[in-house]
Amino acid sequence: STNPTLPSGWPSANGSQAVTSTISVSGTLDGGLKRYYASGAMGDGGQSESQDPIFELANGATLKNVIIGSPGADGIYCLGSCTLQNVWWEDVGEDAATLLGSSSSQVMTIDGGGAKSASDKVFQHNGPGTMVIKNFQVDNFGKLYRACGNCTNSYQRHVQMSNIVATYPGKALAGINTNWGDTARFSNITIKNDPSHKMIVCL
Ligand code: ADA
Ligand code: CA
Ligand code: CA
Ligand code: CA
Repeated sequence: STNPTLPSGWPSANGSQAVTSTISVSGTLDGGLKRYYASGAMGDGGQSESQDPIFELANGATLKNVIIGSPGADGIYCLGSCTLQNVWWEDVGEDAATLLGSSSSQVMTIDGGGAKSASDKVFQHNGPGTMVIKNFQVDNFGKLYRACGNCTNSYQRHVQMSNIVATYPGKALAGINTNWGDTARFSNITIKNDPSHKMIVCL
């Protein structure tokens, strides 16, 4: 069964665009459900940490109605507060999106959309602040969220997940550093295809 609180499933793409250098977004970019994928020297979507993001969002930016295709390179960066609305990753690259920035009050909101085939992390939280993930589906992944475990700072990081459908295989919904004061809150989480209860909610 599917969670009735989630919007409908995977969209079909409205055309495709090869991206050869990072697209900077300030204000709002509505992709109209176009598929964007990395090309050239951006990165192959494997686990190398030296890949470029396909989109980089300025503080206050919104990216919506976008499909990130394969290769996904290093996904999407947010340099401060930002919103990703109805963004879909067909084959997560090194990771899907990263919150950078330096303000403890910044909030990255992921509302709607989904991600598939993440060898390791989906959402990576390196700066301080809060990541809100809601109305989201994830399928075949390592961790849906990871608060950076080895960044040179020791920021407090917070995550709030609600209305999530996570389909096994998947290792964990969240990995946090309680020694740095990180917190994770969960509501209305549905885990599918995991009869042996192997998926961990928070580690
Ligand atoms: C790994 C790495 C971190 C950071 C992160 C990322 O987790 O250990 O230092 O680089 O990837 O931002 O992708
Ligand atoms: Ca990484
Ligand atoms: Ca992948
Ligand atoms: Ca990364």
